[in-house]
Amino acid sequence: MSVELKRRRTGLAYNEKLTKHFSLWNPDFTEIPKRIEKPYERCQQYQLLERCEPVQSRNATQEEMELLHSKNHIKILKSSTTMTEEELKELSQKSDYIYFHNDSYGSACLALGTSIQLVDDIIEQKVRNGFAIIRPPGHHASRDQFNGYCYFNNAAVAAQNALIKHHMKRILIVDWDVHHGQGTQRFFYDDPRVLYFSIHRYEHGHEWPNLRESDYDYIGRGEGQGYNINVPLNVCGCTNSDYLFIFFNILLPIAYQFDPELIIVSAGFDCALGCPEGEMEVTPACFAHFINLLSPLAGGKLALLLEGGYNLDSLSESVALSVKALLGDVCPVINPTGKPKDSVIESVLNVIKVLRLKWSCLQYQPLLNPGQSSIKTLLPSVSNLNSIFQSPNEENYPLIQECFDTSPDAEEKFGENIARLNTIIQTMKLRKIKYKLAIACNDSQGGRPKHEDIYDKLKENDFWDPCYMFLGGNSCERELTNIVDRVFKDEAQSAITLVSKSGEDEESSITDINSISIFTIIKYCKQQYDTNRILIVDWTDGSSCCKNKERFYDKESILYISLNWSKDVNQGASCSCKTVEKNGFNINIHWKTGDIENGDLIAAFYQLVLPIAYEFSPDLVIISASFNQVNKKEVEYSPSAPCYGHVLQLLRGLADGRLIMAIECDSNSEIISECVVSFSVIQTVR
Ligand code: X5A
Ligand code: ZN
Repeated sequence: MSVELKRRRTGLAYNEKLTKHFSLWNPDFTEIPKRIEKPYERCQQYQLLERCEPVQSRNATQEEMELLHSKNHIKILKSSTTMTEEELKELSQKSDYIYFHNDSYGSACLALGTSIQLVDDIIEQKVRNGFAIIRPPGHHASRDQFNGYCYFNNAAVAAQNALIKHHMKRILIVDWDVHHGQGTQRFFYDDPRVLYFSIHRYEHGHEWPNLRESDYDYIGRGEGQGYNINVPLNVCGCTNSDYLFIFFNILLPIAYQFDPELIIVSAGFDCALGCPEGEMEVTPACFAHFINLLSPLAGGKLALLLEGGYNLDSLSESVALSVKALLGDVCPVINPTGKPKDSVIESVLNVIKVLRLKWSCLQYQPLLNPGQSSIKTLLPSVSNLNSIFQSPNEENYPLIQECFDTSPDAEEKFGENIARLNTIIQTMKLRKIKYKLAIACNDSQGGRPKHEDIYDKLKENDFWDPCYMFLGGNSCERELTNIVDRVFKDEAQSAITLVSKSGEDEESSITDINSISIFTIIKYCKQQYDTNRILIVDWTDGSSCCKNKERFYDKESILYISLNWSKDVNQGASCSCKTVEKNGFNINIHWKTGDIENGDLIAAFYQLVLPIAYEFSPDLVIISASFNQVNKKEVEYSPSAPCYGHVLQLLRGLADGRLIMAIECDSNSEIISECVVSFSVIQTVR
């Protein structure tokens, strides 16, 4: 598990010339120039342009186009540059949902070159991550087919270029456009170097592009088997809860096991609330969460390429919030998640069923033998396997194709969604914060690791600017209340305090100083800031769960999750804390010292901590941490410091980023520093 220890900016690509291509004869065609103008404008309104590094937009070279497209395909597109309107109309009817315009080639070429440039800049570490606001989109285009508003496959060619030119070995393509990127799937179907992951509206084949190959059982072929993952959505109206459920149960486990060197997102926002083509209900803020969850992977090398998205308001808001997330801004709060739809659970179980042999991270559920029990309801059966790609058999398509459902039912639902979207956009509260991380500093107290060690490490890596160091005050309590103030007064997104063991306290019968600190923080938050729900994640060692149980047990406003080490796992089992108690507001996971690796810690997060935390939806997250297990000679395995950086980053999606970490002082300051610099929120430049 690695992290990129250098601060870099977020790249943003845009070029007005990309607006030249449009449908000459169908004013209702949804793929229009405003689709990039409006999101760019929204980024401007959020003052994101000045914070991003402009990425050079450029035309793709012939050689680049030929990486994945046939010479003939390129020739046809090029020839449309000089066609008459009649000729354009005729050519358009040869492809499904495609129009040609004299500027189609120019725009497609520029969109492709710009995508390649952004991905190149990320790989060459000129920028950390980035967004290309481009059109026409790409993921439906295959070697020889124009399809579904797409001409060249921007994401696929950029990935192929990364394989060839940069010798990348593992690239993850996440395609959250509401349509299946069959073009991308086909290019890498046999290739284990590119893992294609798509979530798309399928409706058992009734949604465009109506392909058998978009179902969950198309998992790749030969060497590439297991490296193509389709999550078909068989109902409309899928929400944040459904999408996050898919992230937690399939995408994140596999992404962590695959360990990509680069992530390309086919970022379509037609799954967003209010898009008439998708009829899904992902809210704009949720895309920031998707990005936050992916951002610790691949050393932060994350390239978003715009695909679909046909409601200009939800598209613009979603793009702007995505760019903010790439910049390391906190994720806007989303509603507490709930139970995913039965149909989505079924799809997820189907995906797990066909992939669990390949991906051991999916093997956390026991599999019963057929006939043994209700196995059929647990894992739905594979429908007829069909390994042949089905291509459209039409020869000609009507000149004017309807882009979306205009039935009265769809219209009504659409109206409701628009109303909800408008409320969301108008009432969105965005935390504007000067510093990313506050670090309390009060060296007058004895027994604490030297803050200087941490500052040095931060400075060494050029991470000092986004941090904010302050004098905590002359008592332990003062320091804690002070740090709460920094976070709630929006001076810093998150904060770290080093907790002294020698601090004198009234409740001296309790040796666990960290829980006393947490108690102080909680009391002050309730008193001063009226916090309703607090999540505590405790990974200090020893069985502090028993002590904390008494403190937090009865309070439903406090969700306490401990991931505690015990020297002897039996001690854990016999300690008075059962695994889950008091309506689930107290969750204890006992781990045996030396038995846990990075993968285990991460798995505990996506399987347990994150889903529960997103449902609980806290106003504040407190992390009680010690790093005594890391790099200890007697301990055979333990999560690494960067791994703790990852889980911190995952938690940062909660509570508007209000994260307070209290670190036990007897931890090695070297390791504390390493964890802090691994916290990727500080790794992008503001
Ligand atoms: C890129 C994209 C959608 C085509 C839909 C045709 N294409 N009904 O979203
Ligand atoms: Zn789409």
